[in-house]
Amino acid sequence: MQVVHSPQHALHDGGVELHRGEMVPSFESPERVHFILAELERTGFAVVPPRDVPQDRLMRVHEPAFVEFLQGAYARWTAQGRDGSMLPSGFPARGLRRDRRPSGIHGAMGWYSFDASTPIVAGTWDAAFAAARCAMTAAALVSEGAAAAYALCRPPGHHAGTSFYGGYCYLNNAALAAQYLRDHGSKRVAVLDVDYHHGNGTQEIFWERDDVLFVSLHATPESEYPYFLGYADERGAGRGEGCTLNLPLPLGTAWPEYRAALDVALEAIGRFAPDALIVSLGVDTFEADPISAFRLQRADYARMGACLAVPGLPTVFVQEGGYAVAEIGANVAGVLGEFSACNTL
Ligand code: Q9C
Ligand code: ZN
Repeated sequence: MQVVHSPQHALHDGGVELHRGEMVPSFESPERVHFILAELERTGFAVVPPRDVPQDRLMRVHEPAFVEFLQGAYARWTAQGRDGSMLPSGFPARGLRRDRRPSGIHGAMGWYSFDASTPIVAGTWDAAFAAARCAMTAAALVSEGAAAAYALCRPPGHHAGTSFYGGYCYLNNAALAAQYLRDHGSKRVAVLDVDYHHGNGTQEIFWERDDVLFVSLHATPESEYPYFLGYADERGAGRGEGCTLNLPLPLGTAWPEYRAALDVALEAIGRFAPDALIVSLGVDTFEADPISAFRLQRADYARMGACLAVPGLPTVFVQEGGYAVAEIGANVAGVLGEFSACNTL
């Protein structure tokens, strides 16, 4: 399995976030990629750069005005004499208007984002676009016949939607990979999201579609981010009704219960009969993750990799979360290594 990686991820650095009432350095750090890449290289994976994918491919999933906002936001900030991290401080909640997009940068930021954990810094756009190209390159490799590919995306993507960013995510890498496969011969694609957090952006993007199944295992939104989406009664709408499946799990979930939910997810994917699989691979389900509360252990990631090989589908892995940096490489390599060992394609 090839690893698609761009050093441009490191341009997104130096951000801060609002965490439990305090401003702290971003948990989503460049070090994460350093540790993943080191472990994948050590265990023999080949690393390739992303291809030059034209920017207009982003509009297969995102709204043009949103992409334009992300690309130009930091220049508007510095034009006001500011530097450092851009974070919003007001959002269009109930009782406020969302039909008006404020022309000023502060209001626009609040309109396009949904939390104060997702800073824009000078290199954010270049890094986010590079991550999107990594995901679409991995999808291209699979559409051209590879059994599987891994996109080492940073920043991650699954919280970003058609026209919103948040949760450390700006462009939805997994959705762009799924759409790439749809545009290059796949009739039906399943997205399985195993990040600790609900993939609200991916769900929103495919909510009314019957050609992409979205299945997510995550900590219950009753107590975990993103709080306002990811319940079991969300099943899609219109043509997409029945093409969203949420499997929220309690805090403290360990492998036996996780595995049972994964089996339910894999059965749903089997019934959907896709011709390709995207895995939104967050390893923030790890017991030592600093912002999460599941209890998966290192050896469980190899077990997860074995389970993910069961459908026997061409598979694009897209990196999402995982913040226990010292162990993140071993956990990702555990999934990919055992998947490759078990895969019969
Ligand atoms: N400051 C992903 O794993 N913050 N995003 C929660 C801690 C947002 C996680 C509170 C967590 C987003 C891709
Ligand atoms: Zn996460």
